[in-house]
Amino acid sequence: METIGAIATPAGAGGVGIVRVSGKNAREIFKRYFHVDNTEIQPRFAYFGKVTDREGKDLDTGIGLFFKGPGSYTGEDIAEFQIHGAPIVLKKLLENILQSGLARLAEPGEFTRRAFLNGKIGLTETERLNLLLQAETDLQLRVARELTKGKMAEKIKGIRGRLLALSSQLEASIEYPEDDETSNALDSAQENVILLAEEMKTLALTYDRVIHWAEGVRVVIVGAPNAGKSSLLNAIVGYQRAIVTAVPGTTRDTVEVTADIQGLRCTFVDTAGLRESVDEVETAGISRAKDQIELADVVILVWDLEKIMESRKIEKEIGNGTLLIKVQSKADLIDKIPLGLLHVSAKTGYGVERLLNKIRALFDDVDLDHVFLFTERQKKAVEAASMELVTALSFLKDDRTVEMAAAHLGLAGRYLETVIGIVTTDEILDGIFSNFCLGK
Ligand SMILES: Nc1nc2c(ncn2[C@@H]2O[C@H](COP(=O)(O)OP(=O)(O)OP(=O)(O)O)[C@@H](O)[C@H]2O)c(=O)[nH]1
Ligand SMILES: [Mg+2]
Repeated sequence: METIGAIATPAGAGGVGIVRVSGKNAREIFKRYFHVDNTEIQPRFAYFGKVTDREGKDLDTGIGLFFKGPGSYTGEDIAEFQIHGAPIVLKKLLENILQSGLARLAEPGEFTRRAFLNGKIGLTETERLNLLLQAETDLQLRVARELTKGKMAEKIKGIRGRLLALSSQLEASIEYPEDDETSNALDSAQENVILLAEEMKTLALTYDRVIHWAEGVRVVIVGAPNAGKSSLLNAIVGYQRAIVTAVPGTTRDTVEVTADIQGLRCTFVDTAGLRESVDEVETAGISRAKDQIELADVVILVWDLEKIMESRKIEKEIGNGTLLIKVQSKADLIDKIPLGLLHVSAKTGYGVERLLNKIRALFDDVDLDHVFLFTERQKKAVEAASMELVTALSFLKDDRTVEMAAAHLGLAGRYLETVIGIVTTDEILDGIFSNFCLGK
């Protein structure tokens, strides 16, 4: 496999930045670009030395580390340069290494992909790692830390074992149709398949319980023009993020801000006021606002007492499946506020805390002991497995098609194997690792 290299620390300036390479040329790269007075370089020792370009001209000073495969993160030889975190220094070192032809630029997640391919890390562990790298709130961190711990693999292996046993019983009944034992197995097969299918459905649902905690929620603010949407967004995030004016139709493009609401990662989206408009730019904004309603987990409808008809019309456009919170804004100006609306004032801050509590309360605390799946990929594979069982069941209803039923049980087993990485395809791996950051 080719040697790969990347900057492993985030873009931007930092105290320290890391360039790392992995593959058979790592030792050669280490020798060429890192210079230390010391004698022979030993793996896993930290050396202080000089980093140079290809011509031997000084680039920086820093710490160099060499790891000998397989005792490394990727399982291959790794060279790591911890130098000053100025983007230009890191970029220059990486460019020099790549131009030497000794390595190519790594794809996102490629270091971890190699770790997986070399048996250093399990597939679900790589997915957990990705969740961890993207965590922004305490709760996301807890979800990433506590999920898996092997319990998911155990659960899947258990179900797969039962599937395989069932499938071999069916095969035996085809081969020895006269045998009492095998014909009994055939009788109970339907019942067992139904039980397994139900168990898988429940398993798939556990993902829905954790998704909001793992990935965060999208809260879209909609309403008639001038209702106070942008002011509300600003009050929620605590600074003047969106432009506010007394002119209806101020907001055109959507404005997004992410905030940590008691551990729940919320992306708040301010949108253009909804109305019929002849203005081309405003109409484009309104169309975006409507798209955002489709994407929302929660919609905050900012009610406008002066535009009740319009507000009612907007309410009707929000699908039943979306969680809706109706808010009467500008509460500081209004004496009597209708029932069923939450009162807030962006101006005084009144009611904002209550609104945030309400959003947070829409999402139950997650009981991590009863969650097994934590990515959509895993859920889809389990659902596909359970669909195979449904097909198997229909074939079991006729004695002549038992063989087909056994084949579909086998397919269901295959899908389960993809969840925990016993079976993988390039497509599965591409899907997982393309979400990773560069240099991981
Ligand atoms: N008194 C008072 N005025 C408010 C409040 N919220 C918004 N306003 C005023 O209402 C007007 C419209 O506010 P925006 O936040 O721009 O309303 P919007 O819904 O984003 O409007 P568009 O972007 O045009 O759709 C501005 O003049 C705000 O100062 C509030 O809580 N109290
Ligand atoms: Mg606005």
